[in-house]
Amino acid sequence: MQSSFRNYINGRWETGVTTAISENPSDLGSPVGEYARADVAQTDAAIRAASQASAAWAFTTPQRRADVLDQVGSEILARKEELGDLLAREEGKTLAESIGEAARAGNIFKFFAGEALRAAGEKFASVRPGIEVDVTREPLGVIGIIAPWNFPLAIPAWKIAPALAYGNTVVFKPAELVPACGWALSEIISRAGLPAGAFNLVNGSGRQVGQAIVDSPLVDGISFTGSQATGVQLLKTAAERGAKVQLEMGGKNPLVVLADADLDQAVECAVQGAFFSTGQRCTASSRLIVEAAVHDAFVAKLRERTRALKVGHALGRGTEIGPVASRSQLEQNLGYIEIGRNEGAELVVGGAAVECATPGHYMAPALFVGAPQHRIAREEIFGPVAVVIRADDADHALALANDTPYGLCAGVCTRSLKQATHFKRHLQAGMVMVNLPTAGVDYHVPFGGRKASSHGPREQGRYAAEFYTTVKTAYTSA
Ligand code: TXE
Repeated sequence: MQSSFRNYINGRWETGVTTAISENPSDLGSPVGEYARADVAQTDAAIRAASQASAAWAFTTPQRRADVLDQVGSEILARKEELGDLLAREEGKTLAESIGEAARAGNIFKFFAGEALRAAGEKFASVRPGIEVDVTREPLGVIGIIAPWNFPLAIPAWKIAPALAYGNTVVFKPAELVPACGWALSEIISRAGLPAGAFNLVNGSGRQVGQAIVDSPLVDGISFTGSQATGVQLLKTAAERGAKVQLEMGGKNPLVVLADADLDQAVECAVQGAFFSTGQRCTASSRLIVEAAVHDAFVAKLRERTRALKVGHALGRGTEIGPVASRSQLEQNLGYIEIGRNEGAELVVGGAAVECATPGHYMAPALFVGAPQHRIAREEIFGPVAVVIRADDADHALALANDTPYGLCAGVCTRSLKQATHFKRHLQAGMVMVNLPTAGVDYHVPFGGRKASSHGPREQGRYAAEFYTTVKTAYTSA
């Protein structure tokens, strides 16, 4: 077990005030490591360091910023197998998914290396004679990054890379479950040529470390991904002091299957979207809304496909579904299985804890047939649990799809161009998929949702500049 996961504050590796063990959800007997937990004083020191480094980093050349980010991206890509192995052990997604996530993180840094060079402004003619108007983007300042555990490399990457690319400094707090991934990413960043204080890592609790970031008047912007309850609370606190906030808070994403869909393709979209990454994705397809004409055939095919999924150790050969990330998340998932049954939904397959060769948080993916008002069809479960809902026709399916407080991603399976176009236009979500799973997105285009799923500007792609920069309008008279 590695015992050197320290925090990185003002260019130095610091031991914490306490330590904690990072578990391996595939094998509770083989923990990943012991890591340092910071307290409020250490977090404040990291924030002060980021604030002091702010001017120096903001005025570096785009070339220097591009070089730093490119180096980080190159190293992540070169070490994607090793980082994937760490991610699989710490978070529990399969090795193939974990290596894919590491590669995604590397590509994100590479993308934003290019964006540092491409940052441009606009020139306007003034309405007054002899005056020129320039509109440029400047860094926001100090960015607090509060990350979740489900994508412990990719989500921090898509927050840290644009923050640094546009000239901000960073205080990064990983989720408590995944300190080793946060540390591994930070260790690579620490050797990439940033000035001391431009990037800081503080592992620790949300209540202490996270709250200190939210409360600090020196933090100009907060980018958060996590639960709705925490996000909304954070927003209120940050709003009081006028900090800029970007929130990604999950979803209850519908996948609509119309009567004319290629049923095998639709089943594959459902399996991937609902169960891969153990269902622990904010874009997971947890509501499968199926037109009556193909409902029973779809359920029969999906039941067999779900039953055949191989649950096991994240590093195991042939594993398709790794363990749930934590005991509390497993308990939450199993609690929802009971809720579904008690409310009268039919559990078609799965839904029980599973024993594997090593002790871990394993569960068989669960498929329900239920009704739109059931809690399992309305609340984010964040596990391998999906519910099929019958729709009378395409219009009914669209209405059901939009009948949710969330609006992150939505999908439709159809062979009709007319229906695909209609659903793309009318699905109330930030991202829409046609004949694709709702989960699984590109790294160079905007990511984010509507309604209760998100708040503030989009993440990723060049749209990320909206959050990580502030606009300056300059008037010049010759
Ligand atoms: O989230 P939290 P948790 C959902 C999912 C899951 C549930 C709970 O339904 O079951 O949330 O997960 C930090 N001030 N999603 O408990 O608590 C915390 O330390 C500042 C959806 O992990 O919201 C962590 O770094 N920060 C999701 C981060 O917030 C605070 C991804 C998220 O933790 C804080 C993850 C505070 N007061 C969970 N309290 C998605 N949208 O993809 C906690 N934190």
